[in-house]
Amino acid sequence: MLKLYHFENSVCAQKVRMTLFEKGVEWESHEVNLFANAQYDPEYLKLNPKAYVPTLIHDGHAIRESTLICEYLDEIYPEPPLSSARPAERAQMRLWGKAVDEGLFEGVVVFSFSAMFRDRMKNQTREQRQQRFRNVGDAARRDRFMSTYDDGVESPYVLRGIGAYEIAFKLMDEALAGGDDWLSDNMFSLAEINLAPFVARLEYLQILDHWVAERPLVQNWWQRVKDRPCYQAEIATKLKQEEIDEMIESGAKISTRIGERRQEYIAAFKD
Ligand SMILES: N[C@@H](CCC(=O)N[C@@H](CS)C(=O)NCC(=O)O)C(=O)O
Repeated sequence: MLKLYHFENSVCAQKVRMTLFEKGVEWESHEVNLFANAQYDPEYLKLNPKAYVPTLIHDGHAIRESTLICEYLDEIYPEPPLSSARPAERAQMRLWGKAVDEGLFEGVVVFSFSAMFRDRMKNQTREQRQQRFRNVGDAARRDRFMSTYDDGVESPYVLRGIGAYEIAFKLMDEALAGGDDWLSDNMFSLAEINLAPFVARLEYLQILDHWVAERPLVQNWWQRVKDRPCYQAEIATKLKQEEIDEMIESGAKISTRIGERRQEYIAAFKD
C-alpha cells in the first residue's frame, strides 16, 4: 500500500492528500511532526534528505516534491484524470505548479512565519531555534529564515511573496475571463490542487482579500474549489479549531502591513 509521510497543516502535504482523495486510493499515514523536529530524524532523512514533507513511498521508491508526487499519482492512477489529455493544456497546467514552487510557496512560508511562528520562536533559546531550523545545506532557506526572523513582515522576502501572488492572481483572472470554471482545459485539475492550499492559507490568515476583493472571477473560482469534496476532506475539516484560531488571530496582526506592502509592490512594478 502507498505510504505518505506528511504533516496535517503542511501546505505541500495538503496538495498530495487532495490528489489521493480525488483518486480514491487507500494510503497509510505516517505523521512527521515538524514542530517536534521529526523531519530531522536520521531514518526520515534517508527518505527525504532535504528534511521536508511530504514523501510518498510506492513500490519501494521514495517520491519527493509535492508537485511531482501529484503528477506521479496522476500517472499511476489515471482515473479520474487530473490533467488534460492534450499536451499543450498539460503544459499550461504545469505553469500553475511552477508558480507555486517558484514563488507562492516562499510567500506562504514568510507570511505564516511573520504572522505565527516568529513570536513563538522569539521566546525560544538560541539552541531551540537552531534545532528547528537546521539548514541541511540549503543556504537560500537559511537566508529566508534569518531575514523573516529578524524583520518579520518588513523582510524583502515578504515583498517577493506579495509580488508572486500579485502575478498569479492577475494571470488567474485572465485565464478565467473567457467564462471557464477551471484553469486548465476547463476541468478540475492539478492546477487547482497545486494552488488550493496556497490560497486557503491566505484566507485563514485573513489576507486573501488584498488580492481578490476586486477579482470576482477569482472569488467564484475559489468558491468552486472550496466546494470540492477533496478540499473539504483534506483541508477544511482536517484543521483543528485552535490552528484556525491561531491563523486568524495572528494574520490580523500582519494584514494591514501586507496590504500596504502590496501597494508598494504595485507602485514599484507597474508597467
Ligand atoms: N518543494 C517542496 C517543499 C517541501 C516543504 O518545504 N515542506 C515544508 C512543509 S509545507 C516542510 O517540510 N518544512 C520543514 C521545516 O519547516 O523544517 C515540496 O513541494 O514538496
